[in-house]
Amino acid sequence: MAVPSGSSFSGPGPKVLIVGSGIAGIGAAQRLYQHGCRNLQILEATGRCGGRIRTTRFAKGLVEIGAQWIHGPSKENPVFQLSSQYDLLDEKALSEENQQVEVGGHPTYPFTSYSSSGKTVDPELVNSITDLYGTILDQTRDFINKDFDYAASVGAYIKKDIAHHAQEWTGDEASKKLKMAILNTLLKLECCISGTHSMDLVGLSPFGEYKMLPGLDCMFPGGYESLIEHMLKSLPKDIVLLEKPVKTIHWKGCFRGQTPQEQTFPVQVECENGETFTADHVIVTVPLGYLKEHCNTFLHPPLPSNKIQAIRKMGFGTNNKIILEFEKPFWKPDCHLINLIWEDESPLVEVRPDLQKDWFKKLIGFIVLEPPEQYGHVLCGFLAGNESEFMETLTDAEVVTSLTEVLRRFTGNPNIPPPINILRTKWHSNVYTKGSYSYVAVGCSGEDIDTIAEPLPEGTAESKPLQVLFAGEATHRSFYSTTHGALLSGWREAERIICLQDAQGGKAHL
Ligand code: 6YU
Repeated sequence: MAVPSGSSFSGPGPKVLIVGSGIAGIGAAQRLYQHGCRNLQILEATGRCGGRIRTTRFAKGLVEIGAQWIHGPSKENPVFQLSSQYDLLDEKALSEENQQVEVGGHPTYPFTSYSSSGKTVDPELVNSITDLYGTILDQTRDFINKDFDYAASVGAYIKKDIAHHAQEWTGDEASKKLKMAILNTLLKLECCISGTHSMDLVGLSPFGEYKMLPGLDCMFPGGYESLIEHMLKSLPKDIVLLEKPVKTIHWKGCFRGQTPQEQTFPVQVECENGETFTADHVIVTVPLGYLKEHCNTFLHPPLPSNKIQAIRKMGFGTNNKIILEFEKPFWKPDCHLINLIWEDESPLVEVRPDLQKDWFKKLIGFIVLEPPEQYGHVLCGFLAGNESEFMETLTDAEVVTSLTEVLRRFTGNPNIPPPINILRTKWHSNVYTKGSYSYVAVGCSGEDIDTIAEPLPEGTAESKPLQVLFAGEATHRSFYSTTHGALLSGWREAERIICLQDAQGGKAHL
């Protein structure tokens, strides 16, 4: 959403600059403002607020370009809490019953599964294989307090266990093959959930640190961005300066303020257009994908080497959506999810995909956006990894042609007309995001997340502490990759500044 430009930098107390106007940045600003901080400004690179929370009109209704659901909408989830306060959720989402549902991060919807030979796959078979997969996946979360193995991956563990279970399978070769193909689709889904190319890239030992909250995932009837709009309403209109991409944060300095009366400041933020802003504290909330690309130059003096290493090691992958509108539905009214099962695929057989030829094989299928009266006849597909990044380079027409062929082939109906409208997300090409969200990669631990989150200068000996602070989803050890993790991280860094001010002489300073 667009916000008029101007400057709200005024008043006594420490000057705080926030880089990035996603939910972490706006959350930090809200917390500081509520605490009396009036010397506050957010610098946003793009022409809108919200970052990876972005809603747009499509077909008959609203669709989400970024975050889709509140994961675990229940009391402990601050996004749920805030959205309830703002009255943004429907009755079902708010009900006690909904808040108590335990889905372990994998909500299930009534589905239809199609195979690549154009047949409907028996839902009982899909359910039994999904249960088996769920049991294996649960075990991957049990490694937190065991001997830390930096080389082990979630993917390797799952595959080993699948091979073990497969030995006990009875039945003919064709049915065993189909079970493997279903498991492969479930692994592709896991790649979308974790935002990674392959589960072989996701570290096993830290995997269980990600915390799942109770509650059946819910959406925002007025779009996820309605939350951002409400948060911004509680702040001065001119708090966000749009189209101010920050190039370098100069810290450990002694910079003159904009007016002769002003004291000197330890930090100066330099934008890409040469404009500068001085501050006592800067909260950086840029995505990990952006930090990875700019970690050598984003700070001057440069980031300490342990932080650079942690930024490089942590995973940040791509999960994109392909949203299609059809004139008429070809799916049944009780179908909420369409699974695509490629019969010749197996998690135990490694293939190097030919991206040009096979990119669409990574698509897990489509969720049906409902009800049709609200959305029109709209399907939303998910696609992660290298194939997803390749898809971003194609034209709409190329994607429509490939997906129409896929749908005709899988449903066995050669007459399905092409979609009348398409909308694709391109998170990897977005220069201020460079992907979708973070994961703890092989070779990383939760400590790397804490290292990224640690403020600068390190330690407490400096006379001017908390010059550069770090928030954003990738800095939350147990809720990384989510909107609630991002919001909590923004609050955490705002609290750090508030505590420092309180320690230095009370609230009057803010
Ligand atoms: C969730 C969900 N969800 C789908 C897709 C995506 C994400 N997420 P921001 O990027 O928002 O803000 C930073 C700002 O900084 C931004 O505005 C930039 O323009 C700006 N900036 C950058 N560089 C700058 C510079 N130099 N100068 C100035 N400004 C600069 N989360 O809760 N539910 O359904 C989904 C989904 C396609 C892309 C999601 C979901 C992730 C969230 O969107 C994301 O975490 C937050 O919005 C980030 O906010 P922020 O403020 O930190 O950054 C076991 C286990 C596995 C763990 N994974 C579990 C799965 C959870 C993820 N779920 C994903 C599913 C979907 C569909």
